[in-house]
Amino acid sequence: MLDKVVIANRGEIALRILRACHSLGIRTVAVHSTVDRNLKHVAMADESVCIGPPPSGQSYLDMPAIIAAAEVTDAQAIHPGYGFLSENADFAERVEQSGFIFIGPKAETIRLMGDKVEAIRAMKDAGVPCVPGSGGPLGDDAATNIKIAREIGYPVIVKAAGGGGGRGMRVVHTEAALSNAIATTKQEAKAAFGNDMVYMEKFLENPRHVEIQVLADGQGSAIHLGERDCSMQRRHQKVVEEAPAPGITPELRAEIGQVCVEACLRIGYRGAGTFEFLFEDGRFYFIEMNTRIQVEHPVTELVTGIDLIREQLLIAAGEKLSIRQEDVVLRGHAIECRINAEDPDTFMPSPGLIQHFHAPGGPGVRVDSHVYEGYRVPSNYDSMIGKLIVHGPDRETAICRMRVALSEMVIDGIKTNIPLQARIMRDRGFQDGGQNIHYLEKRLAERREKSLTIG
Ligand code: MV4
Repeated sequence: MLDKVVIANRGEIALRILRACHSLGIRTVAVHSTVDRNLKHVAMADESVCIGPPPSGQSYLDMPAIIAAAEVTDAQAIHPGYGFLSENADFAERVEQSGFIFIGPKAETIRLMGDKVEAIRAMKDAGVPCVPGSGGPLGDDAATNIKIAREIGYPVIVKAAGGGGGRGMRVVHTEAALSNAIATTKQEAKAAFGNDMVYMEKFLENPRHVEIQVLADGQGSAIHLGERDCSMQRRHQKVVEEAPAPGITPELRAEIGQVCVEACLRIGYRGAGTFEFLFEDGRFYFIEMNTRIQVEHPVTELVTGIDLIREQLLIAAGEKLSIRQEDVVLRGHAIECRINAEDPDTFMPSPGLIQHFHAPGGPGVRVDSHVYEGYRVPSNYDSMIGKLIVHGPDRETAICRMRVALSEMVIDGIKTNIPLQARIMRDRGFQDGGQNIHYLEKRLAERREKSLTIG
């Protein structure tokens, strides 16, 4: 087993990783910026190292500083969490070249999935259903691109190969708009990712975002842990996630899950991973693979009873998967509400001092948060300050538990999106389940309209 792990992250996920390490008897090293010395996991870690000033470029993204922290503390492995360096292939490579274990896939796998054109190619070859598209990068010949778009059928979407997560894409409705859209997306991609490669897909108008969680040991075994529905989002930021996804039958789940498992084995995947799909008219279309642990992993943990961070640590330690596919049984329903330090109406960040904090509780209620009374939310990082996750025997019960939990939760001194989450839990469309990726933004736009006409 590993004996000491550097946690190269902050906030709730750093605390989550620390708990998983301590449960396995692994000692922990917290690395933190100067403004983060009061983080809860820093106090709980066996050791801590200040790695730089508040801007993440000079701390949580400083590869030499993090690797040096592993060296001076004589740690064996580095857990990157999510965001920051978690999907940086160069970091994974440098960690391993320095003699440490990167808790995640091989650098080459991260690099493959970071190039969306190559990722789609690899998945298509492995039998994963993809969105009809160019099947490769677009060239400079306008006539050829027009032909590709005609074959796909409008509307199409032009995406940057170096993008992902909603960055660097443009929807095109007509042939007249195509060439400009490609040129503009290329320019933006060049500026944002240093890579102007773009590709084209059929634009799906009303899909849901459904993703499959996998675990693979890189030694010939892989399993899937079912799906999550992450369609409740605003500006590519997920707001509510749930598992299982409403309306996915056990047969459909087993089928797409098995496809993902076979793809993992084919590419030699190692660690926890997520296959992102658009789901429309009963069919799955692969768009991207995430090679990290994700924010919303707890809903999968609650319905499967599997501790995903523990599994990441065991895989990194070189153990074979101890869970077989037939051991994975979904029980009940789980919902996660992200809790952000932001204005619930304008979405403006609201950093500051937390004057009162009360966590909700009761059966099936989990709080993944690092905040406490007297903690100051810094303005330097993203506004998510925790996650409220509930589990129940069925979706209706889970929603009821979430309503009560949200009403119990007190975070005073800063604004939070708890009132927004409470409204979502009482929204008829949400209660119906199975809404598409545009639903929340439409409801928010309607609400703004109303407040303008009346107010
Ligand atoms: C799409 C799409 C429709 N058709 N691709 C946005 C984030 C990135 N991961 C992929 N995205 C999309 N790709 C095709 N062919 C619509 C989106 C999309 C979206 C996807 C998932 C969750 C929220 C979204 C919000 C807007 C657009």
